[in-house]
Formats: sequence, C-alpha cells, structure tokens
Amino acid sequence: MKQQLEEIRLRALAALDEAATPAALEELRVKLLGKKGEITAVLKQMGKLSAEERPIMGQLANSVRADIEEKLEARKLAINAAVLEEKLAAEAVDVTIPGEPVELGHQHPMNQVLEAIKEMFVSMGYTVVDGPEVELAAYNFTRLNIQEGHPSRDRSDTFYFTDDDSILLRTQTSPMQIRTMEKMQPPIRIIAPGRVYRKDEVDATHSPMFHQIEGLVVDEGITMGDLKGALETLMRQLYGEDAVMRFRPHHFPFTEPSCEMDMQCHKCGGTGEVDGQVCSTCHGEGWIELLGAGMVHPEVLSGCGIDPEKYSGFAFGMGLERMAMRQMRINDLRLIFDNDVRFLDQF
Ligand code: 2NM
Repeated sequence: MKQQLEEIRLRALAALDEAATPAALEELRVKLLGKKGEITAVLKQMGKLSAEERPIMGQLANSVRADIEEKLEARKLAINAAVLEEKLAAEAVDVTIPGEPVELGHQHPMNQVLEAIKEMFVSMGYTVVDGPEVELAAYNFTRLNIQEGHPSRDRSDTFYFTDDDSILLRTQTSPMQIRTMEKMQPPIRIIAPGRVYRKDEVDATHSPMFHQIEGLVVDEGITMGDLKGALETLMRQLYGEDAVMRFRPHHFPFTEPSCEMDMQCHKCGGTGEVDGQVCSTCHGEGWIELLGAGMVHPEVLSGCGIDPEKYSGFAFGMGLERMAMRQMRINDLRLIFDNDVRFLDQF
C-alpha cells in the first residue's frame, strides 16, 4: 500500500504538471481524489492492515492527498493566468498604429470672398444686414425710384409670384437698404449681401440666381468724396495698394449722380494688348468693370422718412460671383454652382 500511495503521488504530480486546461485539471481531480478515485480505492483496502499500520497508512494517504490538492491549486492559478494572458494578447489593440486620415473640407470659394469683403467693411464700421428674398415690388422697385413701366420691371426679366406683379424674387439687395432707412435714422452704415434673382439664360457669365453685396452710408455731409474713399480703400485691400481705379458717369434710377467704378486691367496694364494680341482679361478695354454706385436720390431718402435737406448718402452694389471669378481666376460662372469637389478642392 505504501508503494501504491507513493506511486500515485509521483504519477499524479507529473500528470498535473502536464495538464494544460481547466478541463484537464478537473478530470485529474476526479480521477485522483473523487469518490471513485485512486486514493479512495487505496483507503478501501485499509481494513486488511494491522492496527499499528493503519494510522501510518492513513497519515501517508492524507499527505499524498494534501500534495495533490496543493499542486491542483497551483496549476489552476497558473493555467488561469495563461488563459488570461492569451486572451489579452489576442484582443490587444495597437494604439501606435496611425489612424485613417480624415479629409477636411473648407469654405466654398464664394464664401471665402464674401467673408473677406464683409470683414473689410465691418472693420470700417459697417453692419451686415440680411432680409427676405421674396420681396414686395414696392421695396424692390417703387421706393427705389424705379417707376411702373421701367424695363427692369418687365415680366421677362423678373420672377413674379402674383398676377398683379406685387410680389417677386428680389432682383437686387437694395430693398434691404430701404428696409433699414425706414427703421433707423442716420448715421447709417450697412452692407447687404445675399441672393438675387433675374430671368437670365445660363451661360459662362449669367445665372438666374447670383449674389450681390450692396452698401449704404447716410449721414450729415456725406459726399461723392466719401464714396470714392470707401470704395478705393476696399479695392486696394482686395487687389493691392498699386491697383488703379477710375470712376465713369452712369445712370441708376435710385442714385443721382451715379457712376461705375473700373479697375485698370492687371494683365495688360491698361493697354488692352498682350504681345500684340487683344488682352484676354479685359477684351482690349484696358479696364475691368467692378461695381455701380452713386449718391442716394433725394426722393429715395425722403420716401424712407429721412430729410434730404439734412442728410445725404452714398450707395453701391457689386456682383459677388464676378468678384470671386476675378480674384480666383475662374473663367466659367457655372463652375461656381456645380459644386464639383474636383473644382472646389483647388481653393
Ligand atoms: C447699385 C448701384 C448704385 C443702391 C442704391 C440703394 C439705395 F437704396 F440706397 F437707394 N441701394 N443700392 C445702388 C446704387 C446699387 O448696384 C449696382
């Protein structure tokens, strides 16, 4: 029996060292220590022993059982640690792998130009105003001194909503100037950027929807000199200190006197020719038309409750697409509205 027990101890400890899974350990525990296990089987033979041998064998059996239990516990801890280790290795995330790059978008070129121009006016003390695109003909035309029968009111040029031509899509942002003068007394210094609509066929330079920035300054003693100063300051900031400007007489119903402002062509330097060819930028003119402007008509001021004897003002308007096309060298207006990312990515 003594030999049997010693043999079990040796074999059990070796087998436990080999066991690699919790299931293998459990199998060994049952086989060695269970009710029908090897140690129980040996103890069942104790009856054959003498009274002196029995406690000695009992002690030996207990020490074998204790060794096996100790080993079982130690192996259980080791195997669980190994299983955990393996699981952690399998599930490990390598935080040092570089991430997928996220492609950042940017402002539309039109908004870049709009923001730049807004910023310049705001720095000169102007306020930005915003208002309805669906307007009353009264604000879009009549109160701007554009009388019934004026060609710009024609149904072939303007989008009307009603048969009596009283509601329309604004053709300019000047109704915002009227709305502002109606609400506040001078000093007034505002710009009104936004969408405007005219019945134009789409081509490289025309679209039925485009953007304008109009401006208005009304105060005591405002003159054409203030107009020239403000617009020259703007254009020098946009096109450089050496930009050359000129003002030409023009006619608008809502301003008197009225003018247009041109910039000398940067490509041909005003000669209209490049290498003996007609300049492609100004088409041989030597000048590029930038905007329209003028001194607000006294009828427009008094129509808004502003006394033209006390106050005077200047106003101007420019097309934002044309500004963007010049600045970013875009040769076809349609590209601005297509929103093809391959185009937009260039800005
Ligand atoms: C332009 C050209 C010249 C203009 C005039 C006014 C108002 F309301 F004050 F009379 N707003 N905008 C104006 C003047 C607009 O656009 C080419």
